[in-house]
Amino acid sequence: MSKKRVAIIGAGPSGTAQLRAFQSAAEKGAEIPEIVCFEKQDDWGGLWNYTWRTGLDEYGEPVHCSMYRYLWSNGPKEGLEFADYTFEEHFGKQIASYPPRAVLRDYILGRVEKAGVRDWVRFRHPVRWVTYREDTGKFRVTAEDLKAQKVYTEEFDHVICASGHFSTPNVPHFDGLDGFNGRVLHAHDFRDALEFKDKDILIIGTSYSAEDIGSQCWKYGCKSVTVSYRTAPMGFKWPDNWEEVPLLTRVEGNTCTFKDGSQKRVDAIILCTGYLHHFPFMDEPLKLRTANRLATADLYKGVVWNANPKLFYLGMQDQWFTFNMFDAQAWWVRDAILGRIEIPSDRAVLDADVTRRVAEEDASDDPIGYQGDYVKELIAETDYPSFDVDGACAAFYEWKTHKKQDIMGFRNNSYKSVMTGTMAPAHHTPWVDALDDSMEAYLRN
Ligand code: FAD
Ligand code: NA7
Repeated sequence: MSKKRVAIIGAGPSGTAQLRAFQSAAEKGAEIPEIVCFEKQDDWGGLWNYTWRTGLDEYGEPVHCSMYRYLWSNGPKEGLEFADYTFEEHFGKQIASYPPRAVLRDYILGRVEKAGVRDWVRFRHPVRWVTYREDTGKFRVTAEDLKAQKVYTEEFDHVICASGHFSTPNVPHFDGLDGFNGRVLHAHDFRDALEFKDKDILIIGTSYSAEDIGSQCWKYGCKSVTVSYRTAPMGFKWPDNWEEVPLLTRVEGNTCTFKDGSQKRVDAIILCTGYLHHFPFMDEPLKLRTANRLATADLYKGVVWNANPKLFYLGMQDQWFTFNMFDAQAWWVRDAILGRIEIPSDRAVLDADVTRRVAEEDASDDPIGYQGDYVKELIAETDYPSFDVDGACAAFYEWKTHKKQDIMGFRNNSYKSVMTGTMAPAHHTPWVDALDDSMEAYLRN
């Protein structure tokens, strides 16, 4: 019998977790399928690869990057550490708790470089179309080799979609934006806070992008930050030149009017209004359509496409847990493909699992604990190294308290690794004063 073939779409943290999951099984003597990972960028790392580019890249492809200069982890690294590859193993020492982007990227890539799986990835090969043929029981994956300018199609027994969901911006319209006399951009296109030095900026949205992009602009010297909320203000103890106002209703020239009638003159508007789950390459019967939430629509165990259980999606949940949750999912999907885990054949059972997860999320007032329980559930079913998930949740709870206490100072705190038991050292410079975000500067003792 010929070997099964598995296609992975994307080599970000989720896709590389899948590569490592298969490699770790092979390392223990298992026979694994042929793995082909299609990646549209020229390197692995997903969102953690920074580029100055916005819009379209040099091949005319939509730029995937939504990250920006000076981005530091927005949660403690103790919540996301890999159980099979610790920060201490990678850096040779314990490091402070909120690493900048380049440091986390180096860590993610270190694990797969050690695993030696780069050959499994076809870089600069965006997937264009995926269909399933009932007659052959196989997927047809059409990809483009951008360098060779060649489009080709291959057959696979399984497809694992790990293309991310924080890359296609959700861009609402507000009356008068087309006549605004300043720059309007979405968070996806934000790159350098220095662009907004000495400017009055308006941010729409109240989630992570709003909080962090506002904080970056404040740190790098903008004149004022006004945050406009749809549902509720963030309510942190903001600096004096920062205010939260109700939803924007109208823009005239540079003047913005809000729902309570108040007005503010601003130089730039940054839409931190979230992202869309967007899979233009998936044939309709295979396409995930879900809100950004912890219990995604139509995925048994959060990963199996109910309408066709040979197809999997990784990392599609809204995220408290990230890297180690992607691992939990990747190890589970690997074992489903290897036949070590049985996926129920009755569609009603798969749908009931999703319905239960959605109801439990709706009833929960503890999203961190809810996602922690999900991670526990998956790792209990595989050989992913068991770790103290409750301890990781505890780091997240502490982080939330630290943010409440001091939103511009929470990154100065340290937490204990649940993998090695070591306490992180305090960083040498408070976050507000640390303007150099290079890896060298961060790792300096
Ligand atoms: P991605 O990182 O998005 O990777 C998906 C990959 O798929 C990319 O490499 C892309 O090029 C590729 N791809 C897409 N379409 C195709 C195609 N058609 N064909 C081939 N390849 C394709 N998480 C944290 O843990 N800590 C943080 O501090 C943090 N900060 C964040 C800040 C921002 C601004 C954003 C947007 C996210 C942040 N995240 C953070 C969350 C982030 O989603 C995860 O850390 C992680 O990058 C998700 O990994 P992924 O592999 O699922 O998706
Ligand atoms: P999120 O977490 O999805 O949040 C989106 C925000 O945008 C949220 O505050 C929404 O307000 C707001 N929103 C969405 N549509 C609108 C409209 N039409 N008008 C006003 N406000 C709107 O996205 P983020 O980019 O912050 O975070 C995504 C990831 O990036 C995250 O993992 C981070 O780590 C980085 P709502 O509360 O629904 O009223």
